[in-house]
Amino acid sequence: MKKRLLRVLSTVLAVPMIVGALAAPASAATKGYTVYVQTANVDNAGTDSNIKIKILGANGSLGPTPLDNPGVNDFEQGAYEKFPTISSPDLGNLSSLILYSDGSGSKSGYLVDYVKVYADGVHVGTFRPKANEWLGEVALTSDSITLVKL
Ligand SMILES: [Ca+2]
Ligand SMILES: [Ca+2]
Repeated sequence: MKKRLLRVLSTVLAVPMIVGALAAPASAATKGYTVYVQTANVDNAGTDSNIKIKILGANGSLGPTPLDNPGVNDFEQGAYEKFPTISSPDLGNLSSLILYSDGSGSKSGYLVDYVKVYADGVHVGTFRPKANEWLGEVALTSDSITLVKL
């Protein structure tokens, strides 16, 4: 009788433990990072180069991963664009971004004004180059610039 009660009790107690163990990996804080880019409204600021982004935070980094809206002429002068959300483990407090260019396309040089990042729809940082730094100005040559948090 006593043994049976213990068995029932241990089963009842084990269920929440198993549920907790199963739920733990899923709740290891995956976030959806959405990037918005404001291209400077300056002559030749736009580009047709392939642009990638790396997002750096206190708990890790994401990318480099392409910033691309399929079928859209991205990164044109003065444009403010939203890019497809990227799923990633929670990066923690964001510190900086790196933009990469392959220097492809005519007048490849690119001038970004600012980049805004949202995590699960919440604004988590606005980033700018330290100076008026152009990216990918040398044709077909890989280049990168760092953007710092405002
Ligand atoms: Ca250009
Ligand atoms: Ca373009």
